[in-house]
Amino acid sequence: MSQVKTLNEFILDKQHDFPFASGELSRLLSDIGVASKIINQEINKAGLVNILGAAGNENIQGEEQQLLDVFADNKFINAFRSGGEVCGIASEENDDFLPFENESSRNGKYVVTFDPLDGSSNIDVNVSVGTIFSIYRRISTEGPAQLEDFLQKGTEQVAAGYVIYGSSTMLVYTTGKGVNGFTLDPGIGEYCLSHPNMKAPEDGRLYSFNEGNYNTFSTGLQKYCDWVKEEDASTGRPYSCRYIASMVADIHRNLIKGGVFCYPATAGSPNGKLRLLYECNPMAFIVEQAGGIATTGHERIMEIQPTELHQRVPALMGSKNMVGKVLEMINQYD
Ligand code: AHM
Ligand code: MG
Repeated sequence: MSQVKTLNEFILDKQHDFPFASGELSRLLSDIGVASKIINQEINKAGLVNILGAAGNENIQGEEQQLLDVFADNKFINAFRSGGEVCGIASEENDDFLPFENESSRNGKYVVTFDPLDGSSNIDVNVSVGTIFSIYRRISTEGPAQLEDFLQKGTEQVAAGYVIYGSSTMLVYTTGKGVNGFTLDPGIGEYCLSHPNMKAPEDGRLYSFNEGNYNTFSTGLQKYCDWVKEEDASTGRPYSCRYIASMVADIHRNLIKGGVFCYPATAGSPNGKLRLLYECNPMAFIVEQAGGIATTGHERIMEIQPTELHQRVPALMGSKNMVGKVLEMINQYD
């Protein structure tokens, strides 16, 4: 039988590569693993217990919050607040960032930005959802986190990752040295290394766009959507459309099979729908570390200087050559 490596063993091994590291990042990553297991259990029970349905509040984006969003948000906040490594967080579900005042955390080295439950409209219909997170080293020197700690470019991420609550639950993360994926073994309650050194295929045949918005896409994107449907043996077209409306699941699948994901600017959302700090930067870090490309269509996502916490940007990411083809169309027609 092959040797199983758990997430914690893997994190510890990696820490040994840096003998002078304090172990705080390792502890933080492992806290995220624990919180995600609690959320996973709750999601699995979603159809059974009276936790389904809207919480009756709207978040700052004007979207209805689901009870599980709130549950997941609280679990992560509590894990970060009590861990001692983090001096504050910003989450998609909260209007403002949350500085930690408690003695054990106020001087923590890191801040975390996260989307506790992305794609949560899928919960009611038993379709995959995800958690997305980014970790940054604080800029302020001491005390609870300040706004400047969160408004950092994606290139400053120390680590990022996602959890996908799907037909199995996986945690995938990077610290800038490649991407590794761990599958939760429900029998032993541990994440086990299942996808070491994940690499996105350079080509693929899957495109993930919400084509219902076709009429409001730019000409370049419309041309791409037309191009993928043409018959051509040399490029394997027509391509297949795969769109779950759960960014984590769409990008995770494309990373494994090869594909391109896009949430562009539309008439209704002139900057796109997805948030730079909670969704685009962390997923961009993963995609780039797996060998793919992550861009707005005009600039590299991770080089954008954020100006506000809930900033949205258009997102185009995935297999290198497929993103390259979309960019070619954008450059030619837009
Ligand atoms: P959420 O953060 O409110 O859950 O929304 C984000 C999700 C993404 O996971 C997904 O890519 C996108 O919304 C789908 O949006 P649409 O239904 O407009 O295609
Ligand atoms: Mg989201």
